[in-house]
Amino acid sequence: MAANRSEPLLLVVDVQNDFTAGGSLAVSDGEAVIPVINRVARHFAHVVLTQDWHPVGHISFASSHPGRMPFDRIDMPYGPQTLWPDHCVQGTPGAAFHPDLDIPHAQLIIRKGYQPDVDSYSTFFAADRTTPTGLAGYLHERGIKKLMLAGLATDFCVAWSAIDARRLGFEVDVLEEGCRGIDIGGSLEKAWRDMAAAGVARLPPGSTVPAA
Ligand code: VGL
Ligand code: ZN
Repeated sequence: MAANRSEPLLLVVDVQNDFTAGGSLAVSDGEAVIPVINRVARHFAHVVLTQDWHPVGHISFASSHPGRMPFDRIDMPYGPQTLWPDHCVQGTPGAAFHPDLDIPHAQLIIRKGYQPDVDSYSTFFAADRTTPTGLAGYLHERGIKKLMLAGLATDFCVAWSAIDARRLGFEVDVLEEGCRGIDIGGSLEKAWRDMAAAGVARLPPGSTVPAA
């Protein structure tokens, strides 16, 4: 059966062990998004999960740049790059989905950040802004027009994905209660501003989540 064109899709961003308590790049209160996302996901017939998925020695790791520390910023050929602790290394427990994430009906897992020399916050394009993940084609082929985003981290992978989705012509809601940010030097407020400017709708706590 073809997808009903009016049906929205929930995009669950990077709810992985390394971004939650005990992980190498734990987002403050990150695990709080899990019960929210599990509950909301039941109202969506269509769910896609994303997974940050870096090779050992990835360019975004501070450990790959002698003399640099996590959270330093450097210039890469594709633009500025924040350096991170090693995280979400392919096949490691830190890269696995959090065990409490409970969305058995999720239909696709998009992995990103697997090119050794390019980071990818957005789940649509790598940081070079040209290498696609294939998600846009998948959504177009399935007739999806509207996305709801939730996950980690608000100011990096959620924001970049939401803004790219708008650029690609999707309607985009971001569920605030289902997100937590890293917030480096005001990055969280800036992300909400940039998302608003791109036409992303922010659903604050207490919003009625539209059911599919
Ligand atoms: C993320 C920093 C580095 C994210 C991924 O999922 O927001 N942040 N890699
Ligand atoms: Zn990463």
